[in-house]
Amino acid sequence: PKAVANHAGRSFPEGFLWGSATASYQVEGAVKEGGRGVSIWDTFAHTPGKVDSGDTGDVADDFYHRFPQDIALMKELGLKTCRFSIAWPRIFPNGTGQPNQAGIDFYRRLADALLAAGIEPYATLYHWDLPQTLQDKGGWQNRDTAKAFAEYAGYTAGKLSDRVKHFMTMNEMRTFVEVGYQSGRHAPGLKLGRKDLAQLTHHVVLGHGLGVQAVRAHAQKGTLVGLAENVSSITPAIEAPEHIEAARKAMREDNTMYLGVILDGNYTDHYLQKLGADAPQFTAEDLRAISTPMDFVGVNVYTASYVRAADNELGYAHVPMPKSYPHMLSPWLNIGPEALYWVPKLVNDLWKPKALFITENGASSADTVNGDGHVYDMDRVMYLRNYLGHLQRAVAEGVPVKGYFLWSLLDNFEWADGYAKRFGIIYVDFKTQKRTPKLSADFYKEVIRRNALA
Ligand code: PNW
Repeated sequence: PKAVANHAGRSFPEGFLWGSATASYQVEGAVKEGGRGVSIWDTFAHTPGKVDSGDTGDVADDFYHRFPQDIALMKELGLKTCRFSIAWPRIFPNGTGQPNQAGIDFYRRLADALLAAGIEPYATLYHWDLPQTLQDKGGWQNRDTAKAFAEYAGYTAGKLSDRVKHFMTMNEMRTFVEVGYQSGRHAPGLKLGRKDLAQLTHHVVLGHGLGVQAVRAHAQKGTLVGLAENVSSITPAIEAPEHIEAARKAMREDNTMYLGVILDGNYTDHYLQKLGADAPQFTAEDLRAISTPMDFVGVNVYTASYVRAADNELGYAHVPMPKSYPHMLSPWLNIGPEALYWVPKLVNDLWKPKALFITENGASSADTVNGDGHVYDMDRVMYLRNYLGHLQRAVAEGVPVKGYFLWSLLDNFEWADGYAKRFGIIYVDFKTQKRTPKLSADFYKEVIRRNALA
């Protein structure tokens, strides 16, 4: 039947890519199968006290074995695309050296199954599961890790580009650097000082740039490469010229260590001056590699960082958030729907990328199975409906956002929070592995079917 609702003016462009996102360690399980090596997340999760309730990714969603059924669920939702990540230790169990054919074969089967279901595969090369052998040699503190990443990225893209046409080098450099190496809440659980951290971050963005070059060198012609970054989600507190101008300045300054240096080809003067003697060592050649042009930019947007105009050296300030500000189940996940308008808009205004994707957006909820067997995650529906409304505005104004990947398809291993923080639109019973689509899955299916807000 024809939809009764009038959604004129609320639709997305034809061909808009609706997708879902997951990551290898969060869903695959099968950590000892198929010749996979050990990653820093295996080590970390098995260290007592690091992950809530002692949870690990040993089994997770058992996606390694259950992907055919999960792809059937994706097809049922009408997904056009699926973003997954490749576990580096499945391809190079020791980080470098001898590749593992069984690892390549697994991702070939996965990509083939997606394509057979009419779903376009988008692959992230690094979603935080660094081979443990590389961490033993210093991990990202060691500049050689950037070269090892490029070798892995080139090799893998070369083997998969007959099927996978879009690669993202890294997922959320900011998060794995700041949470893994500064606060120590994530693997490898280090608490580095300012100087070490700045140098490590430089190696990470260098790894990204060398990775882009390696994918281009080894993949079939026409393969597109970008990244998926946890950009600082700058949003003007009030939509007025002075605050919008403040947001523009903040977008460049706050992202200079990650997306900024990649797109500008230089760190900002303010950043280098602030660090002084702690600034990273780098060459002009490094900056050229880091800023190798990409085919698309992916931004992960969960929350909003509200800024206002301020009479200070930078011209902006972050608005402190009151305790009463509403958030989802994860305490950090403040609800800021306008971020899905302002982040792609400001990124586009500042850097004019060829294409943009929302590579993640989603929410944690205290989901429970109702007596009737359904999961009524009305808060997630509210969250998604509001965020998508703002994305629709961006697209309608001509910001070149080509697709949206909802985090996440399935409840999964939420890093240091273990299995307690659920982000899926499909509920997973971790005892039985039973999947139950939530109310938000019905909502998303309707959005996709209409290609418009629902
Ligand atoms: C992302 N923050 O992490 C990751 O890419 C996913 O692997 C993760 O499961 C998902 O978002 C949900 O957390 C983030 O504090 C972690 O702003 C923390 C933040 C943002 C993203």
